[in-house]
Amino acid sequence: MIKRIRSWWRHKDNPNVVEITSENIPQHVAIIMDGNGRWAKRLGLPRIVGHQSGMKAVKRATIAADELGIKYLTMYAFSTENWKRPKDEVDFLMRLPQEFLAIELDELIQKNVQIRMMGDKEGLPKHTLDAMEKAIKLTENNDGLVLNFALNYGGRKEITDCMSMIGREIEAGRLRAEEINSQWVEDHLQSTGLPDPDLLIRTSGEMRVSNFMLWQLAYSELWFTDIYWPEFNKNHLHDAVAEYQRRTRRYGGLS
Ligand code: V07
Repeated sequence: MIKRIRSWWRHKDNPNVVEITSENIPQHVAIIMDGNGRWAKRLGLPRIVGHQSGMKAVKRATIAADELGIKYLTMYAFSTENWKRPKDEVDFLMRLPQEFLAIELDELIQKNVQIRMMGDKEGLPKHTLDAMEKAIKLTENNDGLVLNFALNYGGRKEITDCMSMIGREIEAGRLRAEEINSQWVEDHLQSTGLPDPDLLIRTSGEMRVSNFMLWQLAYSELWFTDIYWPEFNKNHLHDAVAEYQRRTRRYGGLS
């Protein structure tokens, strides 16, 4: 039985109604939330205002994803490269997790959302980590949408750490080279327990993966939009999912 979800309220830029079937909803959607600083600059505002507005878009995307029946939503909030930004901006960004959680955690709990994190905990300020760990703990038994934040995350670092674990296991005599396969690698990545993303969304016109989930994106559909992240709303997610449903996924094979 195909149930059609019609996205009937459309943004002025894109008045077309899109149809989405509930049969082929991507299970895992990952998002590179780009363009917060550029959005602010265009309006003559400081970059941090862009980050603040970007945080509101995180909420909108989470609700919209949950309504569509998406099971896993991964948001790239802070990369291992973002430490190169001015200290004031980094300090501001590191306050956003607790600010977001102070505003949204109650509602997320009500909606049965499970919060997770991917990335290196070492290096994060204690106040950031404490807020996140509290939210992770409070929601660990929820079985609704998994909202996974990539914070202080880098794809090459994740793979390198995995290789280093392999080396240590072998040195300790607990692992033999023949036992290393893609399953072993998956079990030792930071995304362990999550399926690979079916769909990657990147906003703001850049068409790059930028060190995000390098292993996990091997077969994902990629969807790019010129809009800046703070402008992202439900209709953009519907457009991305509708496009995803139009593509045939072949995993390198035929049919
Ligand atoms: C951040 C807002 C979204 C655009 C991208 C950069 C700025 C939400 C979080 C967050 C993280 C963990 C958590 C709850 C919320 C966040 C950072 C930046 C560092 F448990 N938005 N957001 N974290 N931005």
